[in-house]
Amino acid sequence: MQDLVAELLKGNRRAAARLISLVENDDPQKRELLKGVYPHTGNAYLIGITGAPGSGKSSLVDWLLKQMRKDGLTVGVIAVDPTSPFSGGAILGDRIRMQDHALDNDVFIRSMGTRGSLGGLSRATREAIQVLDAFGKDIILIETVGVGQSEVDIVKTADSTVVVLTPAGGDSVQTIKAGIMEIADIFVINKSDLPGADRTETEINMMLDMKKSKAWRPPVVPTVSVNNEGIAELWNSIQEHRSHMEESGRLLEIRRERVKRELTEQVEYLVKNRIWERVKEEIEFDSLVEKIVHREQDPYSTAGDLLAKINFYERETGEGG
Ligand SMILES: Nc1nc2c(ncn2[C@@H]2O[C@H](COP(=O)(O)OP(=O)(O)OP(=O)(O)O)[C@@H](O)[C@H]2O)c(=O)[nH]1
Ligand SMILES: [Mg+2]
Repeated sequence: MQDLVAELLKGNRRAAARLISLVENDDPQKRELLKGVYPHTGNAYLIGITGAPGSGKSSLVDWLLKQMRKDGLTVGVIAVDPTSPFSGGAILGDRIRMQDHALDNDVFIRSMGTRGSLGGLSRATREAIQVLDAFGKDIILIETVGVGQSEVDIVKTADSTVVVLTPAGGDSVQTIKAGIMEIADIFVINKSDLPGADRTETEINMMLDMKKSKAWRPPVVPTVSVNNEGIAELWNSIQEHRSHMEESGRLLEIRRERVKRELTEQVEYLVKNRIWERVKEEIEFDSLVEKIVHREQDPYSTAGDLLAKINFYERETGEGG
């Protein structure tokens, strides 16, 4: 198993794919492997691309990949599809579109769905990012469908976040979810060949100008991703944002926040696992459930009693146990 990490560091694609499957399936050996991976991470720059289903994220990623490769950068792509039960390979549309890159050794593309990613897609995504980081990719692109909280969480792991919008047609952009507005470092208005693109661009700019001035004012970039229009401008904006993050010290700050979240999560994970192991060993959980169902006990005091019984409270107060 440790060979797997050595192989990864040597640039073995199969090892990378295998490791990502292990983290996706929350394999028991995963922690040991990630320990070996971690010292080799921290070099990749993470770019999140999020937007409504069908807004053109994959087409944008495809063109961005070409730009990045032209600049000699190696790239990992993780397409997160929370609605798809499939994983371990690209979803059909992406597979066709990204075929160009399939033979390029410096590009690694992987889709992740909900199936298998026990314990959360955002955790699995974060761990997959670490694998690709140690694998030596300069840039990691994370494509997520911006529909819910889990996607916002995934975006929190990115160094630069691109939010993809499309022309609102008759609608006003006021309907954009507040959360999405907050996470954007760069706005893209894709499908700018469609009616209403100019108006959408103006409205977004007005919304941004109403905000209190921040150190970074998100640019609004119109694109037509099917025709490679605006992609060079987008890549420029991303690089400018990266420079801003690096020079202002903000990059270090958000990476520190990320480590804080990860460490907290790991502690909670260990505590939770340890508790449930002992509960399973020492407590007749199902019979407690029955008692609560029949109103002989309540869940509030039962939970406390249960933890006391496995000596969790004593441990917590430092009285041994
Ligand atoms: N007119 C027009 N259509 C576009 C443009 N970009 C993408 N499309 C079309 O929009 C559809 C969705 O494109 P994708 O790139 O798959 O979008 P996506 O956001 O990755 O989609 P999901 O991953 O399914 O959420 C495809 O049929 C594209 O051909 C554009 O700039 N203009
Ligand atoms: Mg897509």
